[in-house]
Amino acid sequence: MTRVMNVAMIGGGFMGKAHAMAYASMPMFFWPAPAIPHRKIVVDVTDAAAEAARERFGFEEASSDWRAVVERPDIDVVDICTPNNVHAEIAIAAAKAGKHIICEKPLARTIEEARAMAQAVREAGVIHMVAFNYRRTPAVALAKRYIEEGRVGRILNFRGTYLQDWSADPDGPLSWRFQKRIAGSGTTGDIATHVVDLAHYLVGPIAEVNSMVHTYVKTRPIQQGGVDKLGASEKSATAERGEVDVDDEVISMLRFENGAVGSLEASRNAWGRNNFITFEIHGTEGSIHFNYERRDELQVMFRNDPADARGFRTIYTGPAHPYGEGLWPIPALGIGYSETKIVECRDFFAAIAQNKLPSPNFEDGLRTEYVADALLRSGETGHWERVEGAAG
Ligand code: SOE
Repeated sequence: MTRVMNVAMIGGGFMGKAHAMAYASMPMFFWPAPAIPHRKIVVDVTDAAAEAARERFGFEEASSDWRAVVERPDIDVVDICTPNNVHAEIAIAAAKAGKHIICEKPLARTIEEARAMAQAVREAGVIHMVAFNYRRTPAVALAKRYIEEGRVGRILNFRGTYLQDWSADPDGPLSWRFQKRIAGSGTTGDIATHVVDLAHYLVGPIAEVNSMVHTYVKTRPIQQGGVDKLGASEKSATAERGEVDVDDEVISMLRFENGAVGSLEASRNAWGRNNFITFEIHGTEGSIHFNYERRDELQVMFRNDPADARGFRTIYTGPAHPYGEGLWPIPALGIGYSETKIVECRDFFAAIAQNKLPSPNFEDGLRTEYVADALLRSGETGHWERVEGAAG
């Protein structure tokens, strides 16, 4: 019999929706499943919000007291889907209570918090994961497979972007994502870290960065109501405005420990770009290009392709590719955000079943925080900055 594991999900917003869907559907895709995640209890800031999330996301119970919930002996997994300011506190309490933990990205607001979280899970011996889901897009995992098989040769260059436009409107509200005390940083922590995670996954550790960091919109209308609706929030040109103390854009050159070079660009103010996560990798034997807005596809060109067929060609991911055994039976039927979360959920529960740390875990999340910190430092000094702990 497949083991049933009780999940306590803290946070019933956008990420709660994505995780709840993954809990419900993971065993439908990946069977036999490593475990059946049981939606035991959902926590939100008020009893009413928690009850609404319970009803909507199919949990058995609701609560507004995460401290009591993480202590409960019947909880196996704590899932942190809150804004960044409470990640550390919840994760450390959950680790002390011996729970396995999946935490939304970025791991924390600061490297100090991330270090404390990594130490807590290490000492507790629990399984932990950071939800950088995009590396679980089949086309991205296929890129990784090609790299590991040596099909692109030695990597020379990585060019990564994450561009969105939901914060380009200066009258979009001052949600928690624009407040350092809650978010830690702006675009850097929120989305540049996704690119860093992909770079670490595909190329290896980043050693040094040289960046420019900009805040284009310095004040925003104070948010009415507690819910962050990203670009869909109501705009107001007349409401009282508050200060934005985080970054809107980061652009950086990168040096990797293995000698590869590269660049990263991330912005939430790029009109016309929605979830424009891209990378292009040039190696001594070929090139790979990925664009999340066309996520069923991987563009490849290998040096030994026939001379009369030179140029990028498109692979459509399907059963022959990573995660193909569980996803859809025909290439290009369509991979979505949910599928990345379902795969993430499968890999997390498989790690628990095998008692083997998955990746990215909190140590990987901490390394990403070191890069984020270096990006922000370099934005201030205008110089190359080393990533803490980097070799080479
Ligand atoms: C907003 O930029 C956001 O919701 C990020 O926080 C997520 O990590 C990303 O996947 C989608 O956009």
